[in-house]
Amino acid sequence: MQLPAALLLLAANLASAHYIFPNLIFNGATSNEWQYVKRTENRYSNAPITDVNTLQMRCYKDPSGPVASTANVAAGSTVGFKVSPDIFHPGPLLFYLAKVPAGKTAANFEGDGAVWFKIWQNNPTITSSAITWPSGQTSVSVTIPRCIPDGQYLLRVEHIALHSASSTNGAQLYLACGQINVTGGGNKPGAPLVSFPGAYKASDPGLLINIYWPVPTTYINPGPAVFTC
Ligand SMILES: *[C@@H]1O[C@H](CO)[C@@H](O)[C@H](O)[C@H]1NC(C)=O
Ligand SMILES: [Cu+2]
Repeated sequence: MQLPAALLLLAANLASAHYIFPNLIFNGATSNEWQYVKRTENRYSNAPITDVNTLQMRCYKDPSGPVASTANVAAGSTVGFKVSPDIFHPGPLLFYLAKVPAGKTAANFEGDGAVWFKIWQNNPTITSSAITWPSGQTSVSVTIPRCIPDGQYLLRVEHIALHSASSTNGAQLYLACGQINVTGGGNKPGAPLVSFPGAYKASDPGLLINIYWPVPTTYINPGPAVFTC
């Protein structure tokens, strides 16, 4: 079957309007694709998750993906993800950590249970004419809290695209999990802990929202409060 050129172009544009997080950036260097990040199901399509009640909300892991390595990083250091191609849509960026339970490794832990705590999120700029978030980033990063206990963690990056979020399940979630081994940390465990799925509801005001009209006067990120040391 031959697809009309216009349709092929449209398909290419749709995929390029989406994005993935295949490379972990740590110790100042960008690693290979899926070397330290659990390979995600959308690695070719770049497609988002739209149902926040699915198990994909943990790490969007491709069950047939390779086993990723675990990166040694210091507490207090900056760890990031390369965005492929870039953050195209409007919406917030959030980072979560999950401490790997005893008996598991970052490589074989899927992020199940109430293990996730939020370590960072950004807030929009709101004027009378528009609500906007930073966009176009080709990499994103976060500081690993200094106070968390040493050990293996999953670092979950999440970008929530809100351009179609005025109807239920219209928000698009793009996410991935890096595998890290934190050293030089402290003794304050992350909190509060939430589960994925579970932490978000389709009706959350940060997920079901018309960002265009009327222009929102506030924005509430979904999920728990940000953990602080
Ligand atoms: C994590 O770091 C500690 C301290 O450097 C080290 O002993 C341990 O082997 C590391 N674990 C992994 C999985 O790299
Ligand atoms: Cu898109």
